[in-house]
Amino acid sequence: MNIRKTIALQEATQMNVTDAPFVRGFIRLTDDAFKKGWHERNGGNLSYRIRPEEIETVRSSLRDPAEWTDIGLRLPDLAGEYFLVTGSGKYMRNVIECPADNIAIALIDEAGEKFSLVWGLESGGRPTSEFPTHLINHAITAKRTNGAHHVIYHAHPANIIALSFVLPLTDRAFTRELWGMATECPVVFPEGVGVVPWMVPGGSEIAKATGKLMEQYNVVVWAHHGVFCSGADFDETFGLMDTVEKSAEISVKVRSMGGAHQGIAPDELRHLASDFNVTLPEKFFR
Ligand code: 2HA
Ligand code: ZN
Repeated sequence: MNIRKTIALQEATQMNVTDAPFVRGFIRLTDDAFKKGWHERNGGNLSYRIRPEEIETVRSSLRDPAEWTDIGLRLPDLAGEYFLVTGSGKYMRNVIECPADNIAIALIDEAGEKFSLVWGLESGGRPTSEFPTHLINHAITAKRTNGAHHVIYHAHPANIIALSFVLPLTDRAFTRELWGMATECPVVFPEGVGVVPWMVPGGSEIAKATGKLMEQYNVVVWAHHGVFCSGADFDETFGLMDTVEKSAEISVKVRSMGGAHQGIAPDELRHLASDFNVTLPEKFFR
């Protein structure tokens, strides 16, 4: 193909960032999630690991990386990757109104230690304060799923937070409670859920604690704060958060009615797992 034709083809495939399907999917999640009541004020944040072929479709809208900011972690597996991420202090509900002011595309440097904004946050700002946790979770879940996972999502759903005031803050207690409150749960998150005790949010310490649990789980509860979820796409990740919160809501209702009088027995959970071809770790039954 001659050079003129190549350039014409590149130009033809370029689109506005906000028209790109991955950006539209991102925006849809932020809007749905706000309407769920999970994002008071600037609560919660979202990030997406952009595929090389997706970033090419918006290449002509990106600025050259100018300033570089320390991540506070060394994540060489993410070198050269692009992420779409919500802005620090930005409100989830405003993303749909003005994406370019509320979200950004960040490029990770070749050492995996710094990032630079190449699109968005046009009125100024930086990525979410939880960017270190998002990035470490991306690095870990991408490795664990052979690159399948692209979405990390943090929300503040009230019922799961409420449970963190009454359940023991252990992976086992939360996993068994959530599995036991809705039959779909063991099928949707058979690996269980992890729990991080209360910690100061927004830095590399809570990022490392969360990352360690993401080596096993797609769901990590932050006690008295919220939840982190990982998934392959926006539907799966939002659906996972929704399933966890729905189960937590049932638990809160059951406890508010005086507590359960019956439930799903361990052997029934094992039977479900075998019929649905999932493995439930025995550590949660001991
Ligand atoms: O973005 O949710 O954890 C605000 C938060 C911090
Ligand atoms: Zn939060």
